Amino acid sequence: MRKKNILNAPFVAEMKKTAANMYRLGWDERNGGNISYMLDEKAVGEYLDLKKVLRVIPLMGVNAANFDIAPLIGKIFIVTGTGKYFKNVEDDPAVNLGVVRIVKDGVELLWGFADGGRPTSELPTHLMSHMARLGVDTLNRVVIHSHPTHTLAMNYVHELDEKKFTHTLWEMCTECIAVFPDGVGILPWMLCGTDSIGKATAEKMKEFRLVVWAMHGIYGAGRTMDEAFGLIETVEKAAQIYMLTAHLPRINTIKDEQMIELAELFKCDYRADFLDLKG
Ligand code: 2HA
Ligand code: ZN
Repeated sequence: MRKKNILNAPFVAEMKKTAANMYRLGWDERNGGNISYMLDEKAVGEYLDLKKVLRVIPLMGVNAANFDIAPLIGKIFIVTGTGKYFKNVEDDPAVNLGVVRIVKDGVELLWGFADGGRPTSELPTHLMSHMARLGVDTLNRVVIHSHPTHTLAMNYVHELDEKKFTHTLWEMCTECIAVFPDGVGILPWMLCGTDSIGKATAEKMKEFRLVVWAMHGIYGAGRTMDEAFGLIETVEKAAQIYMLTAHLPRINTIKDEQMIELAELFKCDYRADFLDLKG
């Protein structure tokens, strides 16, 4: 059967739109940030001959063979490329994106990276995060890494304690507790692009859909692009309000009882242990 044009595929459109939004929001300067999106093999098969492998690419990252990829073998992802700019994804998806299938020691390129490019250097972290999230939620599909401005700024002036950091974010917008009731995990500053940060991120991902990399950025995971993007967007909004107000006298705040009321109304399974800062 004749294949459809992949440039018209909904999953390519989602990648283009998300990268463009993130760039315009100022979260992904230069080559900052990366996205991976696990695709349905049948959907990809409408656009690509799945038997046609363009190149085999070893996993990027330091000591990248040092983790067990077995649960993802055969899975297909669309990913952003290493050194590629989010700014350019929309105009040239075939160079800046790739569709890859996971094999034992790397990935098979099925489409994209047309200039000889490779997947993001954070691919090991993304894959380990996918495995961790799939262990919690079999419907998880998307992992996004980004450098949102106010979230990063907040890293420099707020204690990097998961309970205190989450609580502050929950205080900044009424609906924060309903959007990320599971809170925000935090890793200390670590060298990026390595298996160590990948393993540490994945450990956090068993508990949180959001993981802050101190003084670097944030990871968000979800069932859809909207969910992963919306989580990061909501943290960033809350962090912006924090940064606009942290140096001013605080006259009003959202109280724990009010957060509980909202979480109960929306029937959210929230981290009750992240409330009550005095306790
Ligand atoms: O790929 O954001 O953490 C660029 C990055 C690395
Ligand atoms: Zn980064």
